[in-house]
Amino acid sequence: MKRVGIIMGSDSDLPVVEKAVTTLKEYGVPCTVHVYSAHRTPHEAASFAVNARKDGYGALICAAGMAAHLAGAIAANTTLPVIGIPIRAKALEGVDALLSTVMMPPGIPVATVGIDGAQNAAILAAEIISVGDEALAERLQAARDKKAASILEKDAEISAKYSSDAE
Ligand code: RP5
Repeated sequence: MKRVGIIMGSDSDLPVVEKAVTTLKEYGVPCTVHVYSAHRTPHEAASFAVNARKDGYGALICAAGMAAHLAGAIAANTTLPVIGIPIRAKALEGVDALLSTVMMPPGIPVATVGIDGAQNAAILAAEIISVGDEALAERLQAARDKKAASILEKDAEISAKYSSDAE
């Protein structure tokens, strides 16, 4: 199976990024985890991206906050799918990172999830890998079915408790 590369701009992003790691583990998708910054270690970030396809990666997840250029800088150096996680920082609550990550110029896409959306980033990466892996596709479907069943259980509970007929 192809693996997923997870890159964060700083180790201060790790508390959010950990959810992506655990989610990929739950689905049995192998990943490697790195700290490379578009601004502070630009050469290492670029080198990772340039080599990623031949190194066996099928998708890359990039998490960064503030002027979050990491996902874009990685996408500039590979045609692998790149998923960006905008990280919430204090001053602008993550809107800075969201706009920096999502507003890519035509030709260099970054699939951007919500602010701090590490779980969705991992699920999207697993879905990309699942294109060539039927067993993984089945695990993804099973997880969705389980979630749907739990919501329908809640519906039954809440509906029974609060609904009433017209008098
Ligand atoms: C970004 O700047 C990082 O991704 C992080 O979210 C933010 C702050 O970095 P630190 O000052 O905590 O290292 O590049």
